[in-house]
Amino acid sequence: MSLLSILTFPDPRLRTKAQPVATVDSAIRALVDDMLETMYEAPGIGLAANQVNVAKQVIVIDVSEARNEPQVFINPCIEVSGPRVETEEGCLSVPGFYEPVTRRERVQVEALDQQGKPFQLEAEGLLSVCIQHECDHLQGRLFVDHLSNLKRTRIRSKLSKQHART
Ligand code: QAP
Ligand code: CO
Repeated sequence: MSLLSILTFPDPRLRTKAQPVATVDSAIRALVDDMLETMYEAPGIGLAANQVNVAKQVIVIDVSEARNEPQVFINPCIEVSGPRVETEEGCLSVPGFYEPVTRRERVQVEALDQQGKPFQLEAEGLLSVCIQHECDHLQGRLFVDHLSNLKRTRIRSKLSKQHART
């Protein structure tokens, strides 16, 4: 297991679209383990492979209080439904910024687990928001894309300046 470094907005590599995983082999399982370790260490509740510069459709999530319920989604397909709900979102690739984002309340997911076995899941609440946020990453989209141009520009300039200093 090893910690991976997380790309920070506005790194253009965060805009790369992730490709489907052809086979869930030992290399993919090792990637999942590294992503889980990286997410727990951060600490975060969700991480997409694009954020660690791997353009593959792999997501890890843990929204449990005790941080002991890892969920893995490989090649996820989602369908959203229900009313629109607003949640304060953050992102490991946009450190220090939290803003309300409007999404749909429910999500139905089809994906492969860490063993390559297909499964389905229906979610609402924080898990639903997190799945939608992470699936955005796989498409090269970030939560800041849901904000006003003014807010996004301010966040970009603050993070660019921080990056120039470090
Ligand atoms: C996505 O985000 C998410 O700014 C996961 O300084 C977040 O794990 C979905 C984090 C909220 C729904 C609601 C952010 C850690 C972690 C920061 C995260 C930071 C340190 C973000
Ligand atoms: Co994120």
